Amino acid sequence: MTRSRDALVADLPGLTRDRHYGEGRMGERPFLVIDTGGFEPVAKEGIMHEMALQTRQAVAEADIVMFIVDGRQGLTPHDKTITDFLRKSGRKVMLVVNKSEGMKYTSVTADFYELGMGDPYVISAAHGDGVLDLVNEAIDVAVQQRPEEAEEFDPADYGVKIALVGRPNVGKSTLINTLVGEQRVIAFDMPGTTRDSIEVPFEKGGKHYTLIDTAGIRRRGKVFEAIEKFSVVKTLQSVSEANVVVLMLDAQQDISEQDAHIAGFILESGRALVVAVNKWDGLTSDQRDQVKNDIDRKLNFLDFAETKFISALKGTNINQLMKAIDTAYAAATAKLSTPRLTRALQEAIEKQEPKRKGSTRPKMRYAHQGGQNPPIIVIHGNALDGITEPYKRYLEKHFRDTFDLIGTPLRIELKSGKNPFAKE
Ligand SMILES: Nc1nc2c(ncn2[C@@H]2O[C@H](COP(=O)(O)OP(=O)(O)OP(=O)(O)O)[C@@H](O)[C@H]2O)c(=O)[nH]1
Ligand SMILES: [Mg+2]
Repeated sequence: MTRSRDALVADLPGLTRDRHYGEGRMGERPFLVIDTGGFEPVAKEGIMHEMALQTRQAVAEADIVMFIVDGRQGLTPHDKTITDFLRKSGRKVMLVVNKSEGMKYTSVTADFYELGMGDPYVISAAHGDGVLDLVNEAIDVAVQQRPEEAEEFDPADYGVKIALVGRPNVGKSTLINTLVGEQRVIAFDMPGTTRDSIEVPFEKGGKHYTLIDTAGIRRRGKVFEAIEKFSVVKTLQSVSEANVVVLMLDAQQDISEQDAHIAGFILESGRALVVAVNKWDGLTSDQRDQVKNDIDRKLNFLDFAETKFISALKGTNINQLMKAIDTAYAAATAKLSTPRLTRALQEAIEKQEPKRKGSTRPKMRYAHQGGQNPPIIVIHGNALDGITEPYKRYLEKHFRDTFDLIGTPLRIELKSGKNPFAKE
């Protein structure tokens, strides 16, 4: 329906858990479709209960509910339970028989008339058969119910993309829920609760953001791992698509090598970064000091980023966290003009010249900005292959201080022109 591969798909019952919104368009008409987890309306506790709450919320919001049944499996008692729930919901329901490729309409639908939901629609979601008709029909019905023109989606409204990333169970989903003020995603005391990246629009102080909840990851040996192995791909993808990444740590657990690996990955991605140390509630001041020391020691390579100590559960320090995100985004997208960069470069050289390499001294002439998020500073000159790594780091620090670039990695590229006097 969305012509995308946005939602995670695998042959594993119970994979989807949260509400996952996708955008589609039929001709001129945009629509939203909400994917939900397998529904057990009667679940009373545990993760199935949480999933059912998410589905109920989606049904409550929707103009049309598509009740998908499995044409290969045929009618199940479970389908009847769901039918009872949907009937009580008062929503307009379309009964949709899926996995019908290669089957006759009459044979694949026969079972399902018993549900008393009228003529079923027949599709094959994997092959795309019947999907166009289904969406057309749904939109017609929705328009009759709500004739006013749907609001246009404006991509500019999505604002800054913020991915929340960290080990399983550190409180990423809880933070999303606290920020938006509702149980938007499932937060649960069990590592591996979130499985797919979920984008959640968020507005604060007149500014637009898109929060991205991700599946918790850890690293085993050389590869990243999530509890469900396919989830990790979505998390890593979310990091590279974000403007700012919030690395979440759990103050009530040791800062581990896993955290450092995730941090390293974020650093390489070039995204802006804020560190959120969560579960700060309920720690003694001794414990807090110890956590701070631990972070200084194990994550010292993140010293360009701000660290905020928060409680996602209680909402403590959340405003400061959002401020740090704004700062990091501003730094990552700062516009650095060639004159200002070149002046800063000259200052750096005056304070400390690069060393000679052999008989030549690298000669840096000017600098310009080669990109944003992360900022790339391209330095032009001659014999720049003589610039050492420590000197490059010195330059980086000088630019960072001059332009107040907090919360973003910075890349320095060296471009040597041809030296007309060099012997071939
Ligand atoms: N004490 C305390 N507990 C918290 C805090 N934030 C989250 N928790 C608890 O930590 C548990 C895990 O929270 P989630 O938000 O589901 O964690 P997650 O990072 O999304 O986990 P995955 O989806 O498995 O990666 C829940 O029991 C939360 O109530 C906090 O600030 N303080
Ligand atoms: Mg989660």
